[in-house]
Amino acid sequence: MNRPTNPGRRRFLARAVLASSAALLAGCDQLSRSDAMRQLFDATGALTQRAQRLLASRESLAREYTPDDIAPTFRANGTTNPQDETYRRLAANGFRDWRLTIDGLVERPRSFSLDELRAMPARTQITRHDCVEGWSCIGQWTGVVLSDLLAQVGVRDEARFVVFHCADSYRGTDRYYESLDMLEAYHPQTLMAYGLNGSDLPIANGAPLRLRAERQLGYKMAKYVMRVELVESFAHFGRGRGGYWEDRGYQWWAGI
Ligand SMILES: Nc1nc2c(c(=O)[nH]1)N[C@H]1C(S)=C(S)[C@@H](COP(=O)(O)O)O[C@H]1N2
Ligand SMILES: [Mo]
Repeated sequence: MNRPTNPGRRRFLARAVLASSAALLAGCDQLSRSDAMRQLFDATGALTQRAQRLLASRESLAREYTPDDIAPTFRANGTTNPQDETYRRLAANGFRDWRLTIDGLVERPRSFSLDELRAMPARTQITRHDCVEGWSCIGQWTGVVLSDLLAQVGVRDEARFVVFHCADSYRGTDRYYESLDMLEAYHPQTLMAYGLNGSDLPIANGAPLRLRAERQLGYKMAKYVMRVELVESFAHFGRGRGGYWEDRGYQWWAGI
């Protein structure tokens, strides 16, 4: 595919690709879904390797569904009603005292109340959740794009992973946690979700805030998130494999 292109056309292509990725980051569903860009590239017949790579990463957005596809009740799995003392206290008060802490390798560590998160630009997406146990469920998620939150605290160059610390100890054993690399963390569909199907996130599904990493299997999507920590390595968390289920043999990379 490496045909010689004249500089004018190359500049045009570069601008077109930048425009499409900017629209994508802004959460523009229409454009991210349309085939207009691809047709444009086909027509010019000058798809450079660079443009191809950008298109490939655009296409690795998880599929989004229509409201008709939403399951009447979103199935819950794993912890569905945390009994942990701190969580019970926060839940009893409607999460008014709950705060999300973001710290670790960031310039400006801080915490956010639920109202502060709700006041930020929101993204809503209808996606399919796939659990390794062999079931899937389609739901509509609303939340803050994780990359927007990370921009507020300023990620330091040494950060390589984001660790999500949860409020629950699954089956009364170790505290649930998970981790993503920076590419998944900055993905435009990676959300810290506080809404499901147009309502507040139910406790069964991770209230008040849970991770949605739509290109990953269900166990990556930490529920009851209390703290987001930027780290260089996750070797010193749990048993060192990057997540509650990873510590029990599941793959850390759970891409689908
Ligand atoms: N904190 C926490 N997060 C969790 C779990 C859990 O037990 N605790 N279970 C995981 C698994 S295996 C799945 S499939 C999904 C289930 O999400 P749901 O209850 O909304 O269906 O949450 C994931 N995140
Ligand atoms: Mo799961």
